[in-house]
Amino acid sequence: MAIEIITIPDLGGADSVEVIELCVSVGDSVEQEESLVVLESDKASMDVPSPFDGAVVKYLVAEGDTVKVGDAIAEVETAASEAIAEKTVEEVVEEAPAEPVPVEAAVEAPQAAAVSETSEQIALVPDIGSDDKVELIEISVSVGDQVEEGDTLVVLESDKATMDVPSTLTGTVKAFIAKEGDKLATGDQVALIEVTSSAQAVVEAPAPTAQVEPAKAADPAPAPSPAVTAAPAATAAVSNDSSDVYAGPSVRLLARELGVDLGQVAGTGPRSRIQKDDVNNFVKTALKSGGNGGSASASGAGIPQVPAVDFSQFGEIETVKLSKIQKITADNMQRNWLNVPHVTQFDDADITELEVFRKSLKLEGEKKGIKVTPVAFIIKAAAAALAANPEFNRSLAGDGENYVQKHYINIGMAVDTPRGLVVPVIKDADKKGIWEISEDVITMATLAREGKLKPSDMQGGCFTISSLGAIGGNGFTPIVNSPEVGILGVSKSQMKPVWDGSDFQPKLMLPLALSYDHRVINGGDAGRFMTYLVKVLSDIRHMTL
Ligand code: CAO
Repeated sequence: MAIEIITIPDLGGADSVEVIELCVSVGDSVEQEESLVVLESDKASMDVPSPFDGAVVKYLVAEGDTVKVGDAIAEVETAASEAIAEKTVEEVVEEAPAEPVPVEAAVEAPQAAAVSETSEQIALVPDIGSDDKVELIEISVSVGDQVEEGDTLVVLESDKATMDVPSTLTGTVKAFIAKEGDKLATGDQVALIEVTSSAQAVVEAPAPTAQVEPAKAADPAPAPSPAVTAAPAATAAVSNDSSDVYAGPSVRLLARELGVDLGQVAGTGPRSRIQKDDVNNFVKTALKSGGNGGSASASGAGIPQVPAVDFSQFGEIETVKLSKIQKITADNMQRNWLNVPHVTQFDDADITELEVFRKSLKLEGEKKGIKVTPVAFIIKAAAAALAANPEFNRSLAGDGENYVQKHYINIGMAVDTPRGLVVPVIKDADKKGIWEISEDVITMATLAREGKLKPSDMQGGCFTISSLGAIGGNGFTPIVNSPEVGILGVSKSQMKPVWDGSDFQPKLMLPLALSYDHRVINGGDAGRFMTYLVKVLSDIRHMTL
């Protein structure tokens, strides 16, 4: 008794065909010439008969699989196998039924790494240091390929590690007995190799070699062999060094052929393993963007792209074109987020008195046709804080050697419009009073919402205010509008009990978040700026000083 591997015979020119039927149940006996599987190409269907009497031990394909010449179909146990095992593949082919298509190979494959008397040998899973089965996640060469000793045949993966199974033989891969997704243990059959020269008589592969991966898992669970490294953590790690990424040999080969740095590619496979499709998609994106990053919203400016998801599989969707402003905003946000080392500092300003004063202006404002909101006071206070803390009124010079100190104070104001976010600039805010600033706020916000701002209305800002006060929230971390170096996020004011030394007093507190470019601004500078700003807002008489 022995196990024979039945492979896909010559398909008469068809490259690959679909398995449409498994004809015998596992465990059932099969007679010579009885069909094992039925294959179907786009032109015809064909039966693959068993070349001998026996019993089906295991199917190595499933209905719906696409197979090609040489792929292993089934393991069949046969009493007659001893005789067959002594034959070469060619002899078996010659003796197989003429029509339908003959089965190509049936070679004895004893578990103990047997060598047939022909030149075909079976590569087995080497000692993986545990009794557990591990998954075959990648077949690294194709049937018909020449392999040399040391070339990786397949890649196995356990919960903790991946391992390449190298060939100990030099020859031609005639068939893969195992397929992707199979769970294999030490000694299981991997591939049938027609040996042209062999360094050793025994076909068992050596201990697997380690798959180089980006990071050792936190859990140092025993690896299958000392040479095997731990699998990466679940999140994708992106490395600039291609030798330090989680990818199989065939993916590495493809990347080498295409000149792709695997360190730049995000893996979408299990535990972020890089797949061939990831490499191909990376190249497609690079080509679309001219190879230099292109639109940040599309390419990620050189960082790995978030994999595309077909959301329609989860429910009804519609795809809506981004407005021009939304695209520009996406690019700017990503540029600033990637370029600027951000720090955000928080504080609350007591604006109880400011609000009393602001409300007292209501009647006069109605007469003037100007509504004064807290934003006008915040712009004025920010202008005063910039004057007192000129570090915030700088920009890094493009040469990286200098900074530019500005001696004018223009404050940008983020405006939420149906077409997207725009930032008109209130010029010379330090020189204007609350009425004038309020008028500017209304004019700019109206022009912005009507899409009538001129480019010059949005240029020359020194510092930006992003107010979500009318909308709500306790706080948020705004992104610096580079080359400016600071931005103030304003949230909704709330009455809060504030301790005055002997009692809690109800105070209207305004939450502020100051994000700054830490290349230009130190924490101390930011602390002073924020303290000054809070002081001015808490006591607006300081604005006049
Ligand atoms: N706390 C509590 N209430 C506030 C407030 C605050 N911090 N700021 C404004 N309000 C109130 C005002 O008192 C006013 O209420 P009343 O009408 O009762 O007096 C109302 O909110 C006015 O809101 P507004 O939005 O019309 O006017 P504004 O001057 O406060 O703001 C503007 C103008 C253009 C800044 C604002 O309309 C806007 O577009 N904000 C969104 C900015 C944005 O999108 N930032 C995010 C950018 S990053 O993604």
